[in-house]
Amino acid sequence: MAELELDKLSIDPAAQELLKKAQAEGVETIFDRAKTMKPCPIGVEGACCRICAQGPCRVPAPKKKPGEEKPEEVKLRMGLCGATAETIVARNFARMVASGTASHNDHSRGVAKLFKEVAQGEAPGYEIKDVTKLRRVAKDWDVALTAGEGEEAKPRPKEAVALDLADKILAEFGQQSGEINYTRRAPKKRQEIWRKHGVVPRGLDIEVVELMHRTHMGVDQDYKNLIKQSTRCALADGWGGSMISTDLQDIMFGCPVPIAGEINLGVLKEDHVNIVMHGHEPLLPEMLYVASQDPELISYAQSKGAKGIQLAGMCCSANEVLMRHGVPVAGNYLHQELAVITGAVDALVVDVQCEMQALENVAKCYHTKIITTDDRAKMPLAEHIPFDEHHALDVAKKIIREGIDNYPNRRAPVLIPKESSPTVVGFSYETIQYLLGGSIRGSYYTLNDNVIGGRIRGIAGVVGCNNCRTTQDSSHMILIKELLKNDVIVLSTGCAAMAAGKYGLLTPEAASKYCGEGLAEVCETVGIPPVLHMGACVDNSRILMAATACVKAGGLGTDISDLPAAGAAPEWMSEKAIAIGQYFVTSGVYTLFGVTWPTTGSEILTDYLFKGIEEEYGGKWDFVQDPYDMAKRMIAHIDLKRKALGIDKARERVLMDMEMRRQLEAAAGEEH
Ligand code: MSK
Repeated sequence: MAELELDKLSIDPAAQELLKKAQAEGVETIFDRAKTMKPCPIGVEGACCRICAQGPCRVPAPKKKPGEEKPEEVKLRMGLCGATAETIVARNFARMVASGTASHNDHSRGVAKLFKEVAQGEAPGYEIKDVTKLRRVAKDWDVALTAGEGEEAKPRPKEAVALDLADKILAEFGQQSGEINYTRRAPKKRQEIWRKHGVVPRGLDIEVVELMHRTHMGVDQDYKNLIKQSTRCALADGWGGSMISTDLQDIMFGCPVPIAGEINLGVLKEDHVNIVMHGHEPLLPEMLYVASQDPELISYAQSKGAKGIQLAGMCCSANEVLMRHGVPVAGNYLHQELAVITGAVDALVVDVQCEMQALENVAKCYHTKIITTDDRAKMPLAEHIPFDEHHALDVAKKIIREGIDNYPNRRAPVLIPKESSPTVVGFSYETIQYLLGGSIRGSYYTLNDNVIGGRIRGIAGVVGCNNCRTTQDSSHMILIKELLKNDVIVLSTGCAAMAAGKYGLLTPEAASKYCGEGLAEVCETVGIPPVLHMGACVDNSRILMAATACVKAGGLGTDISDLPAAGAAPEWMSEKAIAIGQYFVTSGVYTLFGVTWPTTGSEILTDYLFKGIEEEYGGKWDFVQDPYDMAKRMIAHIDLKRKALGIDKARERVLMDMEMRRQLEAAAGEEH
């Protein structure tokens, strides 16, 4: 095995410690493979076409010769069929959007189906927890909340409302024409922009299917037209499937409110049965949470010599149960193999998305049982215990029992790093409204007021994955700290939010340590962390709602693109991230990605995504690897928007006031 430079792989001491252990025990991880297997230089540009059997055709971008400012374009680059580099790269980009959207929307379909069964009383153990949210969401779907006329009108039972809501939502998956419902939630101006460009999604499935059709050999060969359908598809994710998942999960499992938690591998316990839930869907983890508290199972664990059962999360399944129950988190994406390497994980239970098949191989070297639970996501060497919503608690208990049975089989030396950080999470869109908007106004008015007054310079979304091609968590941390220092409040989801948690940024105390004076003052007054953990990847829809609420509260323009805001995924890696980025860009947000950019094979297409698209949607993509530069560009954009809104002067005043205050304090200090 190749020698690894640990500090280049991860800034997390827990990860470094376990990578050392893996090396000593001869266990190969993604970090080893990243060293020996370099990315395909043509694929990385999006310039490889393998959609028919005449290829793969490769159309790499011309390279600069030494001393040349720009490479000379020798001839029109095209595949055997004549598909240009623009078409090929756009198709590859579009397929990423289609796959990302399909992932979120298929998750959403599962949630909606469960929701219907809950409404029908056919999913024992699940319930409608948040009736207030049910009623609010039902209203958005034009579901009647009362029965009878006039004074006779009576509130309908929650189950009846939920059933009608479920039917309306499920119908939207197969809807063939018209407009999906939640685009109506966006600011009016945004809706008009989408209508003008013909990108309002008709249904949730149709946009994915049509996009896949259009990327088939010999169909859509106009790169802008491919990007147009990519937009329609991505909007069906952010303002469709993802938003539906968030809403229905909140209704069934509870809308998150601030709650304490712990993050990092140190949450595992040597003397407990450790069960890690990994993936994206909260349906089974909700029941695992219940089952883990079952006194019978706890005494069963004790009968095997353990002190109890420690449940922990990984990736976005973790975010879901952390936000709602404070279940500790073992780590983000690049921690999955490392959790097994501790030698202390008795069962690693996976559902869908972001699970590496390498888990099977790593698990062979330890005693960990990998248990797949979703019929859509199996692994050949793993044990499969299918989730069944009709007997969800039984399934959960069976899984926990398997973990307990495996506890006596631990064989490798156990090493659990000590690192784990306290966090405060659970900042749903509604909670932020309550905390920053106040219950009287019931809007984001106070947040806007702070932005207008300059205490908060702007709003940033920092989201997305880990990527083994860059140092784990490093870009997340540098970017977030730079933003906070400059009074930019950060909304976060996914692995980025977990990274923030690992290094102490999800606590109210972080405000005085990392923020500029203005932002620190706001966070301290309200008692919130400067990085607001808003949930899992599907909960990026909460950020869309928060942005919309800012527009609606007034004073910051009439559209999302007017806001002093920007978004970033500095360590992205999944196709879902591209779908998310595309719906943010076309919702009006300047969106920056790090690590690598998948359209460099076509300068024309890249130019369109980085510049031209802004004329149409008011948002645009950008790619920058250096997180300091990324922060600078985000802040410059925020300042540009402040200027356009005429609130740049307010900020200058605020800063001057602070400077004056500092000088006064210094002078006062000298006097004493
Ligand atoms: S889990 S999609 S690695 S954020 Fe949502 Fe993390 Fe990215 Fe998976």
